[in-house]
Amino acid sequence: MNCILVGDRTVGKSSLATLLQTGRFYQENVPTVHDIVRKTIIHNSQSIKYYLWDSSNNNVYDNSISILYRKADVVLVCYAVDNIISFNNTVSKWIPEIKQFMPSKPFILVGLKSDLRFEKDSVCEQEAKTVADKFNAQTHIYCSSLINNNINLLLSTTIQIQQNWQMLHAENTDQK
Ligand SMILES: Nc1nc2c(ncn2[C@@H]2O[C@H](COP(=O)(O)OP(=O)(O)OP(=O)(O)O)[C@@H](O)[C@H]2O)c(=O)[nH]1
Ligand SMILES: [Mg+2]
Repeated sequence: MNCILVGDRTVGKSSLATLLQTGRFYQENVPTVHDIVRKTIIHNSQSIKYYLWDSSNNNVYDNSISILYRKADVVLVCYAVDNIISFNNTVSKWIPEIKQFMPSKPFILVGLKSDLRFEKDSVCEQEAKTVADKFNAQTHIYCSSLINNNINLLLSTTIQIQQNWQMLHAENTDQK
C-alpha cells in the first residue's frame, strides 16, 4: 500500500519517514532518506508491503505531487502541534489540494510532534477533531517521532482504511 506525507515545511515529515526507515530519531540535520520508505508490516497476521512517500518542496515545484496523490491509497495530512500556522495551512492549502487532485481520496489528519502538545499555544485536540470532521478526514491521530508515540497506530490505521476502501469499492463494482 502507498501512503504520502504532505504538510508544511519542518512539521516533521522526514523525521517520521526516517524513523520508519532507520529506527532512529535525528534531532538535527534530518537526513533526506529517500523519497520513499519501504517496509513490510504484519497487520492482522497478513504481510503488507507498506510504501511511505515523503513529499518536500521539490515535489510541489516539479508537479510530481499530483502523481503521488494519484498513487496514494491514503494521504497523511500533517501539521506540527506546536505550529498553528501549519495547522491552519492544512485547511487552506493541503486539504483543498487533495480535493482538487483526488476528491474522494481518504486522508488522515496527523498532528506531529505530539510530545509538544501540552506546551503553551499548541493546537488543541478539539480544534483538530473539528477540522477532521468538517473536511471528512477518516480520523485525527497524534504522533511523535521523538518519543515514538502512536507510530504503530498510524501505520495500522492507514492499512485498515485502505483495506476498508478496497472492500467498499469491490462491493460497489459487484453491485453494478
Ligand atoms: N519535538 C519534536 N521535534 C520533532 C519531531 N519530529 C521532528 N522534529 C524536529 O522538527 C524539525 C523538522 O523536522 P523534519 O522531519 O525535517 O521536517 P519536514 O516536515 O520533513 O520538513 P521539510 O523537509 O522542510 O518539509 C527537526 O529539527 C526535527 O528534529 C517530534 O516528534 N518532536
Ligand atoms: Mg523533509
